[in-house]
Amino acid sequence: MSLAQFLADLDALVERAQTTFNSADSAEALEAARVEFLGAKNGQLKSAQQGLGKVDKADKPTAGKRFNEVKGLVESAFEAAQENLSGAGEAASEAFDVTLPGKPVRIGRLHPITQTIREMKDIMGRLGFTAVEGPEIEDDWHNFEALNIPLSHPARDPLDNFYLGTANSAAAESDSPLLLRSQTSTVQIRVMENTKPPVRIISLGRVYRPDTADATHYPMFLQIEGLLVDKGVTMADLKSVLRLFFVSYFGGGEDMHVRFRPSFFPFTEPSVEVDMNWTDAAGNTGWMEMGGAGMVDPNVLRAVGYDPEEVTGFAFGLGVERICMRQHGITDIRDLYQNDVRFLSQF
Ligand code: FA5
Repeated sequence: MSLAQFLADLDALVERAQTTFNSADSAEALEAARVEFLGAKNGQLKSAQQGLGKVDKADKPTAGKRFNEVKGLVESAFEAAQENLSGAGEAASEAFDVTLPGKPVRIGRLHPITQTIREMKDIMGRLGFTAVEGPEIEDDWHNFEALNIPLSHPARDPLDNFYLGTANSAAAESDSPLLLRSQTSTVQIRVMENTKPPVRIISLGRVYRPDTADATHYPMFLQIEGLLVDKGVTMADLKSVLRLFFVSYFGGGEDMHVRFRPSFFPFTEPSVEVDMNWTDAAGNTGWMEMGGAGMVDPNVLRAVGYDPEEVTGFAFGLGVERICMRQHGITDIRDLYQNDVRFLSQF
């Protein structure tokens, strides 16, 4: 084949390729055009390359150079057509109907328990109580001993606590086992050990008990602990603070009733159980225990190095879930822990 013929064929090929690529109006048409010109097996470019072998040896360098140029031109014509086509696609998808209603955005919200915790901290903060935290894994001293709960006390029963096993069974049976704290009263001890009176704190956190889950019990729940130690603190202060807390939290309407019922805790003397009126799932009304409270036992004050002749104090521990439940009319504590968005989105 003469050089002139070869070069003329190449020029014609470029023109055909450009026209074909430019007129492809869909991805499928463009792909067909690509196979026709750039296809590795039977593409027109491939055939032209084979024609190169028939050109005179002396003309091969010129013919080869031009072939490479043409190959580049065809490839860029394809790429340009491809870009045009996808640009047109974008433009088409951008042209949407602005008058259509938008997709609703689901806005998250705080879990009702989190809302309760924040509200409690807020109310008690205004009453001058500082929020502090304590560890959820506790030792025998803070969970029992310093709280005046002696070794023989049934509250230490393994059936009532989550003791932590250790690899060393001798350590597990030792006098100082570790456990998931069963009450936030542990924080009273931790604070008093490190602070001189006056003390005015609350502590909110998780506690653990092997209780069977029912409508008002859960094996993991939250307590809010309050502690005030100062000169001349009396039971009247305890009752006033708790009443003020309940009135602030629940709004103190006529339907709100609080009852202080004599009780016993090893770490308070005298002790009370704090009840509120309650309506259960069946619509029955009655009393529900919200927490325990009392005057800090002199033995506890002595255990942390305070002088019970000089200072007195009150403490309380309330169930956070029950307060949240009463506020919202929730009748089953398990609803709070099932993470069902249909339930949670109501609060
Ligand atoms: C205590 O835990 C005492 N530490 C409270 C206290 C603090 C007394 C300071 C005196 C001074 P009690 O075991 O009664 O007390 O628990 C307190 C509250 O926690 C209960 O009234 C209840 O509201 C809540 N509660 C107890 N067990 C569960 C449970 N399994 N699930 C949900 N809430 C619970």
